[in-house]
Amino acid sequence: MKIQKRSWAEPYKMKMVELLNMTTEEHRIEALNEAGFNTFLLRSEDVYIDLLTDSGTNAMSDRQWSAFMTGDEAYAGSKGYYAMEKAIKDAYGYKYIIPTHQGRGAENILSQILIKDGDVVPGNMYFTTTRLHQELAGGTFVDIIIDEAHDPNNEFPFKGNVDLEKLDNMVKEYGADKIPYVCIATNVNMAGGQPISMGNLKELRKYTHDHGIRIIHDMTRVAENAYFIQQREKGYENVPIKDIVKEICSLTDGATMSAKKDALVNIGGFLATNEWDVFEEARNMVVVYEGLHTYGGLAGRDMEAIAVGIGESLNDFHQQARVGQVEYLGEKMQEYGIPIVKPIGGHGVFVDAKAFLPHLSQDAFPAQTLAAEVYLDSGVRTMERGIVSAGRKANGENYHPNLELVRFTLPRRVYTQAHMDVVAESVAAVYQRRDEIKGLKMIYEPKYLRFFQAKFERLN
Ligand code: P70
Repeated sequence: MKIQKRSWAEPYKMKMVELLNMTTEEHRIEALNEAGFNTFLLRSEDVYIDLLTDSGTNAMSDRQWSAFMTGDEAYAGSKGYYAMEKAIKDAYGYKYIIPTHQGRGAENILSQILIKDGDVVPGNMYFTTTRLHQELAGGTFVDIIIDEAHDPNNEFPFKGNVDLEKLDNMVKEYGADKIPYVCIATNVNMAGGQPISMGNLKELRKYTHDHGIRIIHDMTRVAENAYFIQQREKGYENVPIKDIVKEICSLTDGATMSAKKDALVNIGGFLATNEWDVFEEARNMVVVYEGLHTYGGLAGRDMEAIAVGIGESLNDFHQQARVGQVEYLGEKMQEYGIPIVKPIGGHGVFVDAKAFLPHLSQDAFPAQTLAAEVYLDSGVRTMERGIVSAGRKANGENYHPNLELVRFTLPRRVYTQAHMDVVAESVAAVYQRRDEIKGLKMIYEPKYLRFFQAKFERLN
């Protein structure tokens, strides 16, 4: 018999394992009640398979651990800083680097430097912390992603693309001098882990160049985006991920990065820029909010681990297995008829809670409800990415995002295919009893980033 199928497999093997906690349904009911039906408020000890996030939850390699152990914990000028700076310059090509404790630390500094009161900041869909920092700096976020991104069933391969007409309308309405930069996320998180194409980015570069507007790159998942370009965009089939990543970065003027994702570490981030003036200002500010400019809130050992992790993230086999695992879970769910965002994303499977629970209005928080129900069924923890995450406008009104999703996010190099089977089976079990599921009402709402700490009660 001729063998046709050639599967991918993880390009690593396990040297140490972490035991998981199994829980009973009674225990989970109690835990969920205590957490106010918010998966962010569960204790991780009460969770079996944790798909809350891929942020800081990655397994480091033996090489990262050995670099970690050589961490130089000097206050100033530690060896880890220079290793991280070199890794960033080599891999991404940005000129100046400021380390920060994580992504939002970089967002804060960058927004305070570049945004003035009354500015407008276009972006390819909002991200929660990014938009909040833009608003706190006096700006208003405007969504310029293509319409396809707001439709979970649209299979367009580059749903992270910018609609240049939307940007052009903004320039006409406000004038280019009110737009400090266009914020471009690679592998757009809130759209379901969807990539931007190189072709679209090149067109955007040309447009912004002609109008004197910067592009700031949220490069949190740039390597995953590069993998999709390699798989889907003509002309890139044979280009290694590391070269695609470098090309993406070369089309932008600066970046914010949460190293907790692509870079395979548990904590860290940075701000990068090609402009000396912005760098100088950032170097002034980092000492106020984060730490000295050669550690930015990180330990020397963290910076060593980031330097090695960046290199590992650019390996083609790593990304094939990483995204391959997400696809495996997504396909399993589809076999059970579960409605998910298509195409399957890079860092997680996003279940369409509106289609899953069509009898619930958005004000009954379908995605929040579904995340709670999946936890109850099996101890699998996921994250709401719908109306709770979207929050309120400056005038106090709720945003009503078109996408009402539950994110099943895969930490890198942590779980096995058997775990994915268990997850898909749990969602299928909840799907079978979907008609009996009632929604939630919010009983506590914090002022900022409410999804983290809000509490809910079941509707009767
Ligand atoms: C997630 C995490 C973080 C993130 C991101 C993008 C595209 C910036 C950041 C901020 C953690 C998270 C954050 C807010 C709400 C829920 C979860 N995303 N840009 O799970 O980076 O967390 O290091 O400050 O995805 O998606 P950081």
